[in-house]
Amino acid sequence: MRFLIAIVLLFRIPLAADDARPVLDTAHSPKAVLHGVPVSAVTLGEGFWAPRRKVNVEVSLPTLLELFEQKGILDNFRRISGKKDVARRGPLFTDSDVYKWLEAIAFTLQSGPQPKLRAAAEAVIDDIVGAQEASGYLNTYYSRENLAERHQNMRGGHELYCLGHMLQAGIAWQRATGERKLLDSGIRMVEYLLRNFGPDKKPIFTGHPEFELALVELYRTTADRRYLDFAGYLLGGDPRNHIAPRDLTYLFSGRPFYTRTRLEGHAVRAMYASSGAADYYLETGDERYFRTLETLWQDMVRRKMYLTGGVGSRASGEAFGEPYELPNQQAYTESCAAIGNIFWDWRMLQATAAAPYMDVLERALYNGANSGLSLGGNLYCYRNPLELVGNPEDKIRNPWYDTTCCPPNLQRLLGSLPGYFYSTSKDGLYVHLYHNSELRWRLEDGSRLQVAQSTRYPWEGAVELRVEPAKPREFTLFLRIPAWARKAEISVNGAPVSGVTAGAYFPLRRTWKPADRVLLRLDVTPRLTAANPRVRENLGKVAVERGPLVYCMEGIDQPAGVAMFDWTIDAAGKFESEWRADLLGGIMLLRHKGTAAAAPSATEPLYRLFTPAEAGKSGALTLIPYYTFANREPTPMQVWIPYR
Ligand code: FUB
Ligand code: ZN
Repeated sequence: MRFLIAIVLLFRIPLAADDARPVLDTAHSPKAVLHGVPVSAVTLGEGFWAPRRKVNVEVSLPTLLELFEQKGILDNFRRISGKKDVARRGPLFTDSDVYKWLEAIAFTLQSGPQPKLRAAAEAVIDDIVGAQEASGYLNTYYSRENLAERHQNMRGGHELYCLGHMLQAGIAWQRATGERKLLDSGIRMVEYLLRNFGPDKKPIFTGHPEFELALVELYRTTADRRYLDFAGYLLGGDPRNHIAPRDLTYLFSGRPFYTRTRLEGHAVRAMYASSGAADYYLETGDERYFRTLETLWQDMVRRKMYLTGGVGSRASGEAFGEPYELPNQQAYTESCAAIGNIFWDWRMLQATAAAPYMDVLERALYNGANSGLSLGGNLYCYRNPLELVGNPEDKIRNPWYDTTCCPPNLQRLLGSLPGYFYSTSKDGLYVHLYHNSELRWRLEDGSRLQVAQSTRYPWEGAVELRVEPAKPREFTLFLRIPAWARKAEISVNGAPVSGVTAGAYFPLRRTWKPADRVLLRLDVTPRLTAANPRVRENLGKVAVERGPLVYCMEGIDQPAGVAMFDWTIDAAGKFESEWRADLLGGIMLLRHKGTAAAAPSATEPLYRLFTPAEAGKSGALTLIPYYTFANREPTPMQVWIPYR
């Protein structure tokens, strides 16, 4: 009997609620090569992500709830249900922020019970559902005094955007707890829309894409084909909508998605639209979508993405710029856009199992999205620039924004993170990310499998994987070898494997037996990265990377007496890694002997006859991982550094 219990515990498959369903449930998607693993199947141990996820649960989620209360965001629901007699507060899309926060808690619950958070979330769900009209309509802005605006402002109205977030939260909540209250409420609003809008009814479009991807996941959840068809209708664009071409470009909606040839306009909208289109392709196999998605993705990674995985260079319109328009100080790079990049990459990966998608996902995850949350968990970046002057008034991290879309987006990403580590395919198991962790799941033939990872990744490049099938089984273990790895080695039970190349999944096919061990060694020696010369701002500069992490210099760490922007890197010099448990939550910092350009005197003219620059004095420079920038006092920062 004891033996039986031990076996059950050892190969526990999460059965409670519906939490056997992954973040993106492609189990039955005809075009999905890969199938996700639920958040609950992966337990992350100590290491890089542990403090980030801990702070999310202990600080970020509770403090955002307090702020929602202070700012009247929850009262917006209570006033509609008659529970409170107060004025509506905040921009017209505040409902969506509450939904994202709920989705974050739902993911968090899939990693273990959080009774206080769960109780708080249940009370919020009651408030939300209490605000729903008998017709199914639910949006706190387009009610009462703003009733006349309902369905009138498709461009900027965010009605469908809010509903998209509501559906995602409802789905995640149902998967985490088995409770359908929020999901059913969202479905009632969808049904209201289907009764009133569509190809044979009144025309509609999303304005801010988001509803599309939620509708596809709703289809995956309910198997109701109408939801998928409605997503197709929205992505296809209803010609009756009469939208100005400029709006079509900027909003990334309203015209057939598959006619697009480049990324343009509002970055978050473009990322969400592309994610929705990828979802639609996964279900329908409509190749027009896939061709477009590939074109757009290449446009992003070849011409429009920052080294951090952030996208959207222009503050004006929160938009993409021209190709290679990637300013550092002015970079807009909204946290939500980096997160949208991750969502899109993940969908492309499910469709192709191609490693470049995961390389970009990892880049955005560790850098451009990760930077969005402060180490203390209570401050957020809306913008994630690659250079800062360091003026105290440039408050780059704040507890709250009137448009507070980024904080709960970061929270839901961190909550769902275990769900991005593995996928299954008909051939075996894909390992996408590395971290101390345990997977308890199954292969697609139904046989149970555990994988334990031991590693100090990303600080160190060695990862040991203990593969524990319930019984010996032949399958392929696909190990991701990141494109950045200049050297990578694999051994299985001590025997080296040949032919390992970076930027691909390395297939290890064999009959795996309990306690088989795989050792992966990735070279994380610091490296210098150059930008395409068409990125004018980075001419004469390099960035420093180590493993998946982009590094930066902060003025506060550099020798006194020289302005940070006067330091140059010695391109042939060394970067020594030094583990500092006491700094910035524990980081590997980099030490480098740089050279200061001769500092100009106060009377130096703005322009003068060119003479080659004279070298100034040398000094010990320090670099820190980009995601930790601006976590101390205000200080200048740069990712791209001039070199000699
Ligand atoms: O419009 C809703 C959200 O606010 C967008 O996704 C962000 O870019 C910000 O504008
Ligand atoms: Zn945002």
